[in-house]
Amino acid sequence: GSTGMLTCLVLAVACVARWPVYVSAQTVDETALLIIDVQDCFLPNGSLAVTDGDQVIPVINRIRQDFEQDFSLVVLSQDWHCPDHVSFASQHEGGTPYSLVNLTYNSEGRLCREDSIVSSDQHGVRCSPQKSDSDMITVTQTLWPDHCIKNVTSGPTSAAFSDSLKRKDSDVVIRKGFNCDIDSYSAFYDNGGFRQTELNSVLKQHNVGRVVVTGLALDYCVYYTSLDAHKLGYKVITVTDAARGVAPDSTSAALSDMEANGIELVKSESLRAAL
Ligand code: VGL
Ligand code: ZN
Repeated sequence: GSTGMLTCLVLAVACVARWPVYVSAQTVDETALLIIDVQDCFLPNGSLAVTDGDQVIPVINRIRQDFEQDFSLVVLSQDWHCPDHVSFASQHEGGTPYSLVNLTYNSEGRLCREDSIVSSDQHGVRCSPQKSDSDMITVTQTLWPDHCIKNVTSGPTSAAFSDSLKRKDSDVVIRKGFNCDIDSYSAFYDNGGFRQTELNSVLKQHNVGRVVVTGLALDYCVYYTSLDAHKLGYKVITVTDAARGVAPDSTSAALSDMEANGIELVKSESLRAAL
């Protein structure tokens, strides 16, 4: 009857009115620890060994222990490549590790394969030929030794997390670089900005507003993850002694650029004061 109708209307108005109040009352001030790519492939004896990469492990373990109360979430990213990933020098005719190639993608993120690429296109759909040149996006790709191959758990290309890294069942693992045709330095997006991982939504679900970034490599995945976190609106603290870079020049460039972008760089001994 009309009483029921009125009740419904009142409730609906109440819900609509209360909802924004409820949402804005939710906190977004949780802090997450991000541990980037602390995997065998980047550690001594790994195929893409970062100099002194293993020295980050005790620092990260200590941060976990000392700041357990401060982190409501711990996320580990994992570089997770196909055996014939496009970033591997082995997949490019005459390609040598650490040289650069240009890769072209159409607006949907499909790789437009060039003759220089040896690997067959069994994984990818060919770039649509109807797409006009203006839709194309060119990504400069550094060629790497084969590394971090998915499901490989021993040997130089192992994608496994280091046994020395302290982990918990509650840790969230975010895999990246699993698309065979595009690389992904950031743990948020691939290098063309075409697709996101689950990282941003996981952080949002946990009301995270601040991230502490650690791991490997400081000049690639730590750098791009820190920048993207900052662009997505997180407060970013990158712990410099909990990270190491592939090369000195790109590492100093990455540090300057992070600082210029408002990312806080701290040593682990000063992390308490920064939190
Ligand atoms: C990384 C190069 C290639 C990293 C991953 O984790 O920094 N670097 N793949
Ligand atoms: Zn990689």
